[in-house]
Amino acid sequence: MDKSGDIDFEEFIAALEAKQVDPESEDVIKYAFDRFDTDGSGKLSHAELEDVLRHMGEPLSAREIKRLIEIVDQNNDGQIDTNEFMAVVLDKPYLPF
Ligand SMILES: [Ca+2]
Ligand SMILES: [Ca+2]
Repeated sequence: MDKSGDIDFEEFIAALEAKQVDPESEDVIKYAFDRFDTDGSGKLSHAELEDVLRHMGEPLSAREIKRLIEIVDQNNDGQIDTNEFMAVVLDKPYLPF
């Protein structure tokens, strides 16, 4: 994180690429999750994921996002919660980052 106390997407990607499961990376990931969760529901919906991926320069089609959610979604509620997000980010075989 920079001095602004905020993170931008580049910092988030950098944290991902570092592949470090240290507490600092987890904080960054949780912070990013909160930021991606624009309606504050605690879960990332299809629309929120679409937004995130577009910001990251990885725009996916609605079908690809649906497929991505199916892969990541462990409890089959159709949304990505913090645990599911962490699992993917820390061990990210499916995301095109
Ligand atoms: Ca949400
Ligand atoms: Ca889920």
